Amino acid sequence: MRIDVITVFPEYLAPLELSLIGRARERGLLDVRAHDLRQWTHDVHRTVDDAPCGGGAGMVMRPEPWGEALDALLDSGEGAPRLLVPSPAGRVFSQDMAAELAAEPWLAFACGRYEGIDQRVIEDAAERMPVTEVSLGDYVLFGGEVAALTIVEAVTRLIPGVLGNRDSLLEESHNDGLLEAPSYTRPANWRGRDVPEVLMSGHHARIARWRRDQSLLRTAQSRPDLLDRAPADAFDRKDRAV
Ligand code: 6GU
Repeated sequence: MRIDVITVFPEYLAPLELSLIGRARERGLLDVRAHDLRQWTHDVHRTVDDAPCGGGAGMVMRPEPWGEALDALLDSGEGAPRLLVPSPAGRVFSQDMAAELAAEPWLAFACGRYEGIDQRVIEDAAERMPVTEVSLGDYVLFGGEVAALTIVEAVTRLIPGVLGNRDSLLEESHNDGLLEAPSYTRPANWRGRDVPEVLMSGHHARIARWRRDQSLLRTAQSRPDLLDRAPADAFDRKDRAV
């Protein structure tokens, strides 16, 4: 998968060199390119923002550098990327969206700062490529870079070959709409606390039932909204006894 990130702070993307994302890049599973938006400015001050039309606080990103940046992107490869525009006004990112994006051959992020990007950039881009405005949740960040990092990480781990053990994807939180059961490792007793006995029993059916119950309890406690949204057939008779 190819991923381009356009930003005024390409240094913000430095963590993409590290750990499993760095490994995926080395192995050729991922091709990440960060671009400094200011290379598409033409004035001595390399201006990317201006006051909002209609007044108000903060600054808005001017359309011209963005237009040129997206033109350059289209000229740099086959076809068009799917463009993601991080914004607190976007569609809320989820594991389902991560799975949808993991199937794309080419993603691009337009990371805005300040009060965002002139909306005409998004309208113009949408005539040439699929565009999705995407939010991490109901809070406000300084800019889209951290959102791009988050989305790249969530998507990369779903690319076939990036994770060794595919089962860990199936068993994790949010895969079946529930939170995952808590995990334990050795020692069996630590600071007077035992690992739950069932996990040491070697009884696979009992362990699976215990994990399912913990999943349901945890979800009810931390994220009751997830249970409300689950389809009725997501639960069987044994679940209902929890
Ligand atoms: Cl994607 N961008 C910004 N600036 N703030 C956010 C966000 C994105 N998601 C939540 N808050």
